[in-house]
Amino acid sequence: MFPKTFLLILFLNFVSYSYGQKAKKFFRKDYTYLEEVKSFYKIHATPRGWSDAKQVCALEAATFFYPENDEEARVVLSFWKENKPKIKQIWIGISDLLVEGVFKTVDGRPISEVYTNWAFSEPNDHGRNEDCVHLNLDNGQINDFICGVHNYFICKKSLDTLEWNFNCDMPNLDYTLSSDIGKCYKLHTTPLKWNEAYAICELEQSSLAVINNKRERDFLVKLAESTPRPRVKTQYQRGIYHLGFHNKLNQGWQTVKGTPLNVENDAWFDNYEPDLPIDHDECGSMFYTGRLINTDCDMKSFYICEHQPDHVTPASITLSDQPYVGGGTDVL
Ligand code: MFU
Ligand code: CA
Ligand code: CA
Repeated sequence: MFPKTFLLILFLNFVSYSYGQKAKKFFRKDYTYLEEVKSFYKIHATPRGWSDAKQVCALEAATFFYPENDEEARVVLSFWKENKPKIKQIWIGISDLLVEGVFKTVDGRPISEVYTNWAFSEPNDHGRNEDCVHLNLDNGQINDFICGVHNYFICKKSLDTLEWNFNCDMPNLDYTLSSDIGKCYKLHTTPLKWNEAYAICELEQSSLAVINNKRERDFLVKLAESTPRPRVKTQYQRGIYHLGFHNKLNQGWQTVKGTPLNVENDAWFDNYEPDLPIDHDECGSMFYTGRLINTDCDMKSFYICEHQPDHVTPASITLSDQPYVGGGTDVL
């Protein structure tokens, strides 16, 4: 009996929080809510290939925009013209990448269910090389085109599908709050170069995690332990996680927040290995034991993003915190 009641309370909590968030009509600072179509939109003014555009929207906890119908096409086209009047076309989230000739939305719906305002004699798979759909912003017509071409695009979140990670005060549900530390974390298991990881965290309204004290280090070690580390001889799989510090500017080691990191004196960085060729290893990572290491910026590795929830006062740095004085024994 008790567990059921408990689950029900949890469920009601979740529903009411989601409901509360919907009433607020807030998704992310960088999205604009359009009441006519009850959805949030963001114009991406960095041109990208179609697949990258799709990934960017997913990381923003949104979807790659395509018009649901004529009404939405009209509203979004005029929103675009108010903001970026000079751009003539954008990618939309429709392609026949999976099966030639069968156009589907990024969420798997047939194009016939949504918006089919093809330009005259389109789609034509010109040069047998056109699998992605762009929208002509002047006339609202669509055309299949070469996926690799870089175009602007829009990401969308409908109010209907708005969910809320109330612990972390963000829409991304895969971030976990450490109430002890007062920050939310996500460990990414698609290995990336440090720069790429940095950019991905940014899209998730986060940044590469920074260890300020022993508690944070212990938490990240536990987080690393909870993810599989296959025994294959590539570096990332041997338990290296990119974190938010670097010496990329050759101004000494610093955190991504711009605070300095004193290699000699800072207790929590005392395991830094000075013998590694510093010119090429200017990115900061953590070994799975919690030891901080410098790594080759081009090495693909797991990485950890952190997000500071707005409503949580950072509890992480208190006087009782012991400085981190060592990372244990490492066996590579
Ligand atoms: C049309 C379009 C193609 C491309 C080409 C230049 O094909 O269908 O997508 O824009 O013109 C003849
Ligand atoms: Ca095609
Ligand atoms: Ca075409």
